[in-house]
Amino acid sequence: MGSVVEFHPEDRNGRHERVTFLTEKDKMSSRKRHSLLLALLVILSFLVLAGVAAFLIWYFAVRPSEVRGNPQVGPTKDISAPSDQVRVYSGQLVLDDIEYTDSLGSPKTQGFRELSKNLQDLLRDTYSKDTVLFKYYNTSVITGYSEGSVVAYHWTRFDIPSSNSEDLSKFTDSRVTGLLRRLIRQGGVRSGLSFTVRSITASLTDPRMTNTPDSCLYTLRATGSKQSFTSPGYPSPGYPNKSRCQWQIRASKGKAIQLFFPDFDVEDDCDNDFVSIYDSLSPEEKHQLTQQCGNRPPTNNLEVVSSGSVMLVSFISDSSFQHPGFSAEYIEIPRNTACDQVLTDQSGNFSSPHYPSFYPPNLDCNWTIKVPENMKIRLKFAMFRVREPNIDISDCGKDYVEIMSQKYCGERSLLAVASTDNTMVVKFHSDESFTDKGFLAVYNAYDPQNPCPGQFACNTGLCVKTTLRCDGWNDCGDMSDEMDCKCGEDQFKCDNGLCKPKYWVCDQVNDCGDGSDEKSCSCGTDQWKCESGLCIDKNKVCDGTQDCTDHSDEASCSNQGSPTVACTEFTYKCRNGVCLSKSNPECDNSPDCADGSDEQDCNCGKRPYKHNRIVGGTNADVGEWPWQVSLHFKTSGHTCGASIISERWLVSAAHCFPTSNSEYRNPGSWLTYSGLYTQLDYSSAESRKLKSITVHPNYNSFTFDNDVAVLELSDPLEFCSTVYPLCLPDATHTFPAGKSCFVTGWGALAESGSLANILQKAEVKIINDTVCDTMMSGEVTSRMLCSGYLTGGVDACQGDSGGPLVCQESSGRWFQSGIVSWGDGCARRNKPGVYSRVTQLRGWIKEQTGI
Ligand SMILES: *[C@@H]1O[C@H](CO)[C@@H](O)[C@H](O)[C@H]1NC(C)=O
Ligand SMILES: *[C@@H]1O[C@H](CO)[C@@H](O)[C@H](O)[C@H]1NC(C)=O
Ligand SMILES: *[C@@H]1O[C@H](CO)[C@@H](O)[C@H](O)[C@H]1NC(C)=O
Ligand SMILES: *[C@@H]1O[C@H](CO)[C@@H](O)[C@H](O)[C@H]1NC(C)=O
Ligand SMILES: *[C@@H]1O[C@H](CO)[C@@H](O)[C@H](O)[C@H]1NC(C)=O
Ligand SMILES: [Ca+2]
Repeated sequence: MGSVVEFHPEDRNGRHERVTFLTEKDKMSSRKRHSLLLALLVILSFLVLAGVAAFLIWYFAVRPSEVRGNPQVGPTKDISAPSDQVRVYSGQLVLDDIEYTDSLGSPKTQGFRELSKNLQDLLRDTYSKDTVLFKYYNTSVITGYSEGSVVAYHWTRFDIPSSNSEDLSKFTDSRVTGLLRRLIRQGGVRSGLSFTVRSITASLTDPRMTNTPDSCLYTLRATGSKQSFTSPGYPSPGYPNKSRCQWQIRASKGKAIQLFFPDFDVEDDCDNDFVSIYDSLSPEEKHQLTQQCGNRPPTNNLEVVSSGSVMLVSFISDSSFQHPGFSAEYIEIPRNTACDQVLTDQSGNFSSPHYPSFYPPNLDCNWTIKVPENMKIRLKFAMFRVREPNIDISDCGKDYVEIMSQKYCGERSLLAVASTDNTMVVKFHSDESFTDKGFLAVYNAYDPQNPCPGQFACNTGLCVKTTLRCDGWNDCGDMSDEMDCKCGEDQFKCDNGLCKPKYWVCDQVNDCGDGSDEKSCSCGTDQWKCESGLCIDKNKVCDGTQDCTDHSDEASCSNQGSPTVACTEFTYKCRNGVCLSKSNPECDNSPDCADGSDEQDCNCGKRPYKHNRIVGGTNADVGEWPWQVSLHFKTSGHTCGASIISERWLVSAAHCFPTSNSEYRNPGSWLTYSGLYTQLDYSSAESRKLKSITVHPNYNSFTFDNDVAVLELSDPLEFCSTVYPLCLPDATHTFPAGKSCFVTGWGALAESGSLANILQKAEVKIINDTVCDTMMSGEVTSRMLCSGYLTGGVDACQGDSGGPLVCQESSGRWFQSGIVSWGDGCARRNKPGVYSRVTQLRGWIKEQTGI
């Protein structure tokens, strides 16, 4: 393998992996939604009869509501009576003059109850000193204790009726902590008690986290052997509506806890259902390790480590879309204290503690690399993810890696650093909240006189193959391989001197960086550019008439008088015969046809597993492309790819079934594997025989025109996390030039020519038809579509024959835009790959399969 180069996620046209914790913005928008709901329900409640009110109260009781008038507060969702707002403060009390006894670890004991009663009264007394707040006081609860110094974990709840909502703004963190500090100033003693309070903390907390020792709050004791627990109802029938459960885990003094989730399947929207894990026994955001939701593939299990001997797991669900939930295993491990290391080998690697588990919070590590005097060091991160919510990655104010006075954080896919002499110190800091997967760093010593024998030396210290120099891709990470180049024949010379593959010209993406590759194809200043490239008068945009052949001038117009237009071959036609001006309206999660037909048959194109974008490289992840099929011919093994369009039908290329040998068109010669990950293990794949093979009647084996076939399976597939259909686009669907898509397959690896065992993926971009036809010497018909590699350094060929080219639409669904057909997809990165254009063949596929 050559150097696998990934892009910084920000580089990819600004698309980001979905961050799995709530950002402040997410929270706000969810509050906005909830406030709408609230408003609606308030109006309703005036209209309905008393009997119905009971239903509403139930409904309010389970729907989180918004927090008005205090936008800076943390996660606050309401579980209270209809019109009330709730404020909950949780935190820790550190106690002196008291010994920890085992009874404090168990809420059912007399000792636990007595001390808790005293502390709850103490909190109540303290809050009573503020008459404004105390007016709304509901209750104070102690949820548990931990040892060392005895720490009690508490929360207090206030209910503010909507008639007093102006008082909500009086609930500020400083007012509450100021009040509680009074308790300490008074010596922390209360008459008749045998302990003193040394310190107290409290912060605003999600009201859904208010468990009491008898409301789904479990107390677990970690030991040196693995123990487990699961979410309620796991795995079947799945977790109940509005679950609110917590698990307190304690380990021995001086130890830490490792928590591993063998299975994790929670609704894919963290606003609704989620698991939060804390490095504390109270759900305070400042000790939160992570918040997660979604269905995680087995290749990306969640594992977190505490900094001390306690951990809290909180599970919250709403009232829709229940999933299996999770199973978790916990074990006591030695605490990470000394992670400093001196490395003197000439090459090696090191990683953040517990990698690839999440690193623990509250940790500092130093790695000192020392190589012989006359050598220097280059360090490359094979993985780098030190991400926290709401952190400015330019100043790295929380967790970071520091090398030669430069701090790094966030998510980086190409990070390499070279030393100035023979030593390098790498520091790692994690603060008290939010941890992540961390990093894996690989280093080696090199001779500064001859840094890259036989290869090109980047300024970053990396070595890249000489063939990657001047190929239009940033393989070094700092562009040093693309400087001072003489452009090749199939390259375009940008005004700034860079050379780019010619097929990136006029694709509406600024590949040069200075716009020069898009300059000669842009429209005049009074003109507007259709997605097809045509220029029209600006005033013809959104005028109700289609002027672009692809109707892009009438798509996405706001305040459209009428979303329907006269039907043409470029307009989407609803089942009732009405045509829409919107482009690509099918399965975009918004009903556009009056008869709803655009959103019917949309169980397609979504990956059941949630995938992490940074799982880069060219190996696919398990379940990443659940519609990919491997076609095996007789005893020859993998021969072609195909895609799943329904339980019974696959789409592939006609040229996989040549007439040269009648056996190729015999369904009995083939076996299909769906849900296959590696060609070395068929055990978890669904294998099906073929019932029929139908090749397009106008397939031309010389020009590869109409290169499509549909295959009927003898038995239906069972859809699951790794077997799922993609969406077929409507004939009018547009995939504009410049759009980034993926091609997948077990096709030959460029270097060896042998097949890949693990499914490969490559990110490609759709190429301008005119540009492609020119590059391919006029052999591209209207039933073909071209794409070229987006990233450099890719070692896999562009999929394999019959396999799908898929593009993700903004709805999150994947649509098949092409079928791998022909072209020099291998090795020569400046040549495009050619695909059958699915939109042009859509009618025929529908005729044959009914899909
Ligand atoms: C606290 O809230 C609960 C539930 O809303 C209610 O039943 C109870 O009466 C309240 N207690 C006080 C002291 O306000
Ligand atoms: C959960 O709530 C949904 C609607 O909110 C309802 O359809 C479903 O029956 C509920 N499930 C259970 C187990 O109560
Ligand atoms: C890290 O080093 C170990 C030996 O110390 C080696 O087995 C392993 O392959 C290395 N990993 C990487 C990613 O280089
Ligand atoms: C790491 O090294 C720096 C000096 O380079 C030192 O100040 C610091 O204390 C070290 N940290 C640890 C945890 O050893
Ligand atoms: C495709 O390229 C041609 C010529 O290079 C240009 O005129 C046309 O506008 C481009 N099409 C698009 C969609 O940009
Ligand atoms: Ca952190």
